[in-house]
Amino acid sequence: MTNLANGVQSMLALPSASEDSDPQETREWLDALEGVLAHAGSTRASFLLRRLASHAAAQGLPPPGAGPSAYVNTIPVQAQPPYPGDLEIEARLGAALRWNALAMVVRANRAYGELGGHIASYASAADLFEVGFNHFFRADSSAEQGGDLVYFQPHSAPGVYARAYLEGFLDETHLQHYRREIAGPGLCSYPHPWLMPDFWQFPTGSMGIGPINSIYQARFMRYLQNRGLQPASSRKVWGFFGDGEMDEPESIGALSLAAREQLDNLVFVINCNLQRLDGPVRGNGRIVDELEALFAGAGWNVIKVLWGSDWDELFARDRSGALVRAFAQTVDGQFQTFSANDGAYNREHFFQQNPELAALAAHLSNDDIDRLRRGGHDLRKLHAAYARAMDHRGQPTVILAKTMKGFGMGTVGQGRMTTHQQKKLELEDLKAFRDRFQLPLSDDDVANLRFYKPADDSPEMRYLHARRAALGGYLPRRRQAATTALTVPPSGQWASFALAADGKEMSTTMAVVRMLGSLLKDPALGPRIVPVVADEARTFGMANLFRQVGIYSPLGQRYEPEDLGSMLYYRESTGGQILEEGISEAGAISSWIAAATAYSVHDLPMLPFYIYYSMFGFQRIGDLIWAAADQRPRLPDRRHLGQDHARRRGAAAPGRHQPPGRVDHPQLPRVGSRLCL
Ligand SMILES: Cc1ncc(C[n+]2csc(CCOP(=O)(O)OP(=O)(O)O)c2C)c(N)n1
Ligand SMILES: [Mg+2]
Repeated sequence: MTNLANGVQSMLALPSASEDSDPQETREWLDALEGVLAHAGSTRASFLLRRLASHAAAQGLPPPGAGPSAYVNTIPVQAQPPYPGDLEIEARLGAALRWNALAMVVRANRAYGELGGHIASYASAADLFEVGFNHFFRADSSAEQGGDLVYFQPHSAPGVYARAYLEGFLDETHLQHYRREIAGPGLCSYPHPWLMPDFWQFPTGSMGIGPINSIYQARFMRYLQNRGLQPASSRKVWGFFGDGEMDEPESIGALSLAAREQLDNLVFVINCNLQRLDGPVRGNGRIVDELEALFAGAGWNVIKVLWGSDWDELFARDRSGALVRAFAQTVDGQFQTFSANDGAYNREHFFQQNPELAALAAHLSNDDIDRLRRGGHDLRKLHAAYARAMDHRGQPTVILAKTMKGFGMGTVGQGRMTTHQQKKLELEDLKAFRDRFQLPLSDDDVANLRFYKPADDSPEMRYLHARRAALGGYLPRRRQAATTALTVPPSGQWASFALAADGKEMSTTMAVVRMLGSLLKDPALGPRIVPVVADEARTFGMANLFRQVGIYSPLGQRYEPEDLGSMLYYRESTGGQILEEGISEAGAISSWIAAATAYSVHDLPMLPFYIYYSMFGFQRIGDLIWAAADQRPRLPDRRHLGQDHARRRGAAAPGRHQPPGRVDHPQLPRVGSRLCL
């Protein structure tokens, strides 16, 4: 199969040879595209294809690619860039991270049987995270204005702690107190900025909140740039989410906004391990196909990473497309059974289903078959996908990475229905894990679940630090206070109507709107105000703000509004200040969260007001309000800045995470830890 045929097959449903009435003409088109790819690159080629598709649609042709594309990698092997890292060292580091994450959870559950925690999810996500940590996630000091923002899959937190342990930010005591953070220096189960305010930036524990919040975060980043409050930059928002998590309405409710606003600063990586908590995400279907259709339909750039490099040679020899046809007939429940079984089983039940497939695998031993990896466990394939996502312009990108839940956990975990809840491993299972990942641990180390950290001067540790240094530092890290403060003007300036009553009655809504209008005029605070509405501005008498401060639209206003001559005309503008979210209360509160935490995320205090119709809004957004509180929203004025400095002075030196004590905060209700199972 040629480079191009491979690529085209992965973009569209595989056309059969019998459909091709003029192979020579087909060849010319393909050659032309190959020429563009070779000389102008994939962005130009992708533009031409989209241009061609829209031209075809204008001629009345049906859209190409209806239905899922072939179940293969989007990026053909010939288009993969060389891997810029040391694969062997990264494998050894990955093994250490996997072990420490596992040891953390198993230790905790040996001591306290019902403590919980998760092993299998990070086992599937480890390589997805590590390619990012070693090659893509830029930390604060490396980017022009702040670093990349990463929303981590919540129950993969042990792996992020394991990395912070190797990096020296956490020590063994922290790891020993995983899920026991209240009494001492412990670690919370999920990313939680309230409980670990110097570490986690985004609370993603409740499924669906990460996806919607990350979209609005990327959008808010653009809003700040378009309004001139931050310089344009190449910062990215990365979101790592589960395939089961994509069932939440919040996960998918804002996909079209991301495409509409051309958020090419946003990359989703969906951990398609095909399982959720109780069982397969789509036992009788294929979640990758479904997500591909969903994201592509919403206007995203979709990159599938399904098969690892070991498969390349099989695809290259498969002239008749037998593999692609077999995949098309295999549903996820069956893929799960394949991953839970060994090479002999896979030979018998997958490769021996027809002579063509049997011949393809004839030279492979059962161990070779056992080692055939899914793409989400292949650093080279992931790197190629991330690099392409970084370069893509005009659309957000989703990477659908096929992984195995409980990867490497052997017969007790890998691909098992019960793997999500697996938190206790027997000695033999632990030894098998050590052997599988070639960890330099003695039987005694394994029996006692000792954490493993290579020596400081080992090639592994030097590599780990060098990679992070090249990317500007370590993450996640959370800024607790902005370096600049905003002064709130005296109340007489914006609420004189309340202080000196003029005898007229006023509804609370009118008072709020009048107050907002005055605050917006304050030269210092005004530009930092973010009015957020979910299609109810007129209801609340706020239409005058349309003209006063404008409605944000990255596209400006490409039409002449019908009411142009009026005082209150509907003014959309690139520099507009109002976030008019349409009828999406969940979207509106997500914008509010992004703005209210900008003091930490962007070192830029902002003051958002989300004005909504409680009768319709509240039920939808209760969980997001909780997440907002977990993320410590506020407007730091001089008073808070002082508090933060004082708190910082008392904080431990860098490299020693201290669990937060109870901090009195005048603006926030106290919230406890979310109970997540
Ligand atoms: C709103 C919400 N409901 C339920 C849960 C409990 N929960 C935690 S992980 C999980 C399964 C997640 O499956 P998936 O997204 O596929 O991630 P995986 O562990 O397979 O990588 C569930 C149901 C939750 N955290 N949030
Ligand atoms: Mg899953």
